[in-house]
Amino acid sequence: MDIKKWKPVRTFFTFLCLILCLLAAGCSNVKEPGKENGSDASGLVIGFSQLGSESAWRLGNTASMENAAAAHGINLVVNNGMQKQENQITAIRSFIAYQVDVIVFAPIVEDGWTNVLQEAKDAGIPVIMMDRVINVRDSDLYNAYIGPDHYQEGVNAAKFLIRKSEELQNEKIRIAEISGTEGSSPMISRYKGFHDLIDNNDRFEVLETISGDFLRSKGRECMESLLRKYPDQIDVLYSHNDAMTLGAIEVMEEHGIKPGKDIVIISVDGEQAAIDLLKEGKINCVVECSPMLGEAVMDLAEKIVSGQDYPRITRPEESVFTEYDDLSDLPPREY
Ligand code: GYE
Repeated sequence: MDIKKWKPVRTFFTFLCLILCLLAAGCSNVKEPGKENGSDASGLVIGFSQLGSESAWRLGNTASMENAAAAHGINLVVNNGMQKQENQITAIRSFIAYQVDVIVFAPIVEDGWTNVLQEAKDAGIPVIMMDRVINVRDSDLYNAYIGPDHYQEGVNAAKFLIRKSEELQNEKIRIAEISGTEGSSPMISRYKGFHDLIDNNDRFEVLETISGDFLRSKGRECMESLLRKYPDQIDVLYSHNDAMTLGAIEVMEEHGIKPGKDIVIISVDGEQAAIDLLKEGKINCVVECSPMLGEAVMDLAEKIVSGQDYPRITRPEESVFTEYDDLSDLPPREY
């Protein structure tokens, strides 16, 4: 058979097998290419291992991937890891078995990826790491990374606190920190970026750092526990994501505490609900972390597959929204 004719046939069968197999394995959102936006199918098959659906940020990120894939005519096979690394590893192995063109994954934690990435490399399948980063000695185990600078987000949170502290009268400023998933890169880097700026200043005291796993329900539990342990002592809450912040604010209000006034609140992500609370004065600062990475991922995948040069690291543009800014012109958020 003519090789040019064979390629689309092979792509079709690969995609068909992948759909059947991944549907059996619990994958969802298998989209037929070229059916949306009237786009032409590029025939590219991308296996996407998403880590879960724990926050509005994550849902926005999945939607951004799906929309961009549809616009590019790319077959995107999404597997939801449901917050478990072993599910992500299983999904990546099935993507390798079915020889997708590119694997994209958002690693839930930093460690434990070396073997499965070596398998992808041995199979000659390019890997794009998205959102979070991993900790492997051999950085050749992935081709490129697209995602925000989580260390800088921690620095941005601390910079706001330093500015805000100038108008606070307290001799000591006591901080409660609700952190993200243990062992995840945004948790580690948002912690480090923040602490690198404030730990050498005696005026700041972090009472406790407690993990809320990036979940609203756990943000509630953490705030309950913090208020029990440190009644009337918390001046500032630094929360590693908006979902946990929203849970913590509910608890404060149930205790008659005025969020944003009695306790200064610094959050990360920038989802619509948090921006609304910032405008209401219940949050003082929201450090933006953009989940809208889909378009950049699809561009990169096409470049890698067609043998063009591509950047090793791509960062989205991000900003910081604070109570000092005029937010009246801020367009509605997409997440
Ligand atoms: O901040 C949080 C999500 O990895 C940067 O994960 C992402 C984080 C984001 O659950 O809301």
